[in-house]
Amino acid sequence: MKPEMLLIGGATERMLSKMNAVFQVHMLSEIEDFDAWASAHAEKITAVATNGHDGVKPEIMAALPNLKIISCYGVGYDAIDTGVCVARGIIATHTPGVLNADVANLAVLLMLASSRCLIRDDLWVRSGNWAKNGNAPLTRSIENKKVGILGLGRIGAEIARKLEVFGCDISYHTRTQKEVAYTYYDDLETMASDVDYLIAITPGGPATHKLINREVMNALGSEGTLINVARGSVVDEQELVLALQEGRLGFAGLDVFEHEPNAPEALFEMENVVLTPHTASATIETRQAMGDLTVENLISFFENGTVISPVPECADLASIA
Ligand code: A2R
Repeated sequence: MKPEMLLIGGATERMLSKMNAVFQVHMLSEIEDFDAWASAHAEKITAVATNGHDGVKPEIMAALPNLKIISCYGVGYDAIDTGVCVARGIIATHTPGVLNADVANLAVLLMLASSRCLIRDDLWVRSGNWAKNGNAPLTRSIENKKVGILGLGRIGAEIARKLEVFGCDISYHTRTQKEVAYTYYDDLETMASDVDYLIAITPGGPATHKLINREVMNALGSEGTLINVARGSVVDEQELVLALQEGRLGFAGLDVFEHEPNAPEALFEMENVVLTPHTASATIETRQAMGDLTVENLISFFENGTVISPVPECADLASIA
């Protein structure tokens, strides 16, 4: 008898074929009447696979009395209530590490694209503006600029390392100082006032909710650039739109938004903004590695009771492979 699992959100063909080999997979997207499905199947569901965006809604968690493991396809797990997991002895896992390089690459890409006006200049050529009106206006260099990183964990450290190549002067803000050579700020607003670029790369959730507020954006200033590859919730989005409209903040490169898949329409008209649809880890290579780790956590748990990458809150519950 295969263990039964619920799949929330999509999965790649590769993930599905691995999951189907080991589990009887129920797909939430194919369930029309959840209550009817739950009365027939919920007791048998011991595993859930989900992603960072969908997480597990409280009503779904509550409907699965024998749930033992939630495997999240993504490093951010703020859409999973880990307090409930710990109280119920459910192990949650995620996919840290394997996406560091590509998320860092997108942060650098957004910095370069916003500073070098990539979107404007691409249009300059395509629209015939170049031939009609001559050279595009000058842009700004990222070489030797001051960069403040909010969150210096696995990904933040990778961003810093990559920016060293551009000669950037790197500082960071976290709750605890790290053993690194970069300048530490214990106050985010002070760091924002000292840098040209502020890059957000913390987890989402209550601890980081709207950390980048009006004051921080004002401190970054009319020549400053905000890059967000963390979560939309880390930035006060209404204040961000106002700050850009009023010129109190100069530029923004944004991969994440408060109400995905919707982004504020006011941003669509702005030439000083570069937008991507939460694709920082969305390369074929990285998504394959994330998918493999998501499935390996599930298989390992059912084969020998261990997992590879529990979320920190559940580490005490988990035997680690
Ligand atoms: O504060 P610390 O010392 O725990 O440092 C962590 C920092 N961080 C914060 N910094 C300032 N204020 C906070 N309230 C706060 N909460 C956390 O964020 C640490 O340096 C960093 C998180 O690093 P990791 O746990 O290694 O996460 P990773 O793999 O870098 O991914 C970060 C996030 C994901 O959670 C997704 O939301 C996104 O990147 O893709």
